[in-house]
Amino acid sequence: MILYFFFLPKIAMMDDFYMITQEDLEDIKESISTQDLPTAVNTIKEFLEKQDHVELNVGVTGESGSGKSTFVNAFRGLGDEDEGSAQTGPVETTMEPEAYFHPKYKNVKVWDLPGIGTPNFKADEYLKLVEFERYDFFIIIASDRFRECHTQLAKEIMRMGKTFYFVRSKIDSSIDAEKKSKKKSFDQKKTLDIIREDCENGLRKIGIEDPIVFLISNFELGNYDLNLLQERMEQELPQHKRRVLMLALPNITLEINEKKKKALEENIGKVALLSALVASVPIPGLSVIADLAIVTREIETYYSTFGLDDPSLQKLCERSGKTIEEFKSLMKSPLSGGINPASILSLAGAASLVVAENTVEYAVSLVPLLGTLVAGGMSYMTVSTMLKRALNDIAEDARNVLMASVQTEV
Ligand SMILES: Nc1nc2c(ncn2[C@@H]2O[C@H](COP(=O)(O)OP(=O)(O)O)[C@@H](O)[C@H]2O)c(=O)[nH]1
Ligand SMILES: [Mg+2]
Repeated sequence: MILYFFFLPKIAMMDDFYMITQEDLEDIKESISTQDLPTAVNTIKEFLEKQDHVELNVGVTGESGSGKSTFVNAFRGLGDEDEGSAQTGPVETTMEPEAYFHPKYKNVKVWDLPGIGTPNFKADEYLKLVEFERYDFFIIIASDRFRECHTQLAKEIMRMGKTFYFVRSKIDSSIDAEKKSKKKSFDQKKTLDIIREDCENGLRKIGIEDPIVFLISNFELGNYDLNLLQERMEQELPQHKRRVLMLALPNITLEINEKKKKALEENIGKVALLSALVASVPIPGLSVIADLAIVTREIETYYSTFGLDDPSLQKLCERSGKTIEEFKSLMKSPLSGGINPASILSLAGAASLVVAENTVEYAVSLVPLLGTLVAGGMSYMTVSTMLKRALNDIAEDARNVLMASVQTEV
């Protein structure tokens, strides 16, 4: 036991230790001093799993035909034809709230709510019907002007202590129409400003002082205000929900790419600590297998979160008209050829070099690779350096793929 006490302060000197909250640390210390090692390992595993279970419920509402179902799909990174997508089209199909799971994060649910604005529409009854308590926030969509029913609903949502965001959808068609009618004097920025002001004025008229309207096209997600909406949602969510949101959003802008990277980075400290503790279990060989499993799982999460897994790339091909080979040629990470012990250990080769530059830490993680394979698991530093390197490479690959996917052929 004394050995493990030794171990913690050493880790505490390392850079990314602050990723583990003080509270987590106390719990981990407690479990190490009062429990046996396998139980302590479980405690850390539970921390990692607990955050995977944080739920996020988004309610998407608006008039029939405004683009709710299309938005529900887009939010989950799906096209309307994809498996598991909400049905869209000219006829309203949603009569009661329907939950759509995020394909990669099952704890994220986007709810397609019934249409508002029917002749007898009453916001309070509507919110009761859709069980408003369940949602972390609402998105109110209008495809034209904002009307009385939108603001009535907004007021009632506020009264219930919940948050909402106004979205004006179908901006692509508004722009197209304006282009056709104005021809030479068409000015995109001016057109957008006019639409925005019109919506904001509508909202002001009925008592919303500082309205913000996000202009969006469900068909051109990288354009217009989607990015601002994402930023706003992130800022206003409680801390523990931000991470799930950032991971779940489709990787459609460079800003999102960067935020996904940050959200993933926050886990590295815990994952490495977990693997270091596993390494202290005195069963030679076992811990390396455990480490590889831990690191593999984490790296697979990176690929899936950035949308670089094969099914996601396939979808991106369909949308961008590029081929999988074109995208793969942009992916430089040694892991892109396959996540296997050899490619993972190639990250560790670099890790031991990095570590060697710092003699104190080198002493902690001595005997990398071959020696470790026999003696026990990989050290905290090795695993954390490996994961950081993998994450940097994969985020960079994702950035390049993203930029290529929005380039249109001339
Ligand atoms: N041009 C354009 N059409 C859209 C957009 N969003 C949805 N639509 C179309 O509008 C119609 C109604 O969309 P849907 O999502 O079914 O609306 P809902 O009734 O509110 O669920 C469908 O034909 C969609 O393809 C958009 O941003 N731009
Ligand atoms: Mg619908």
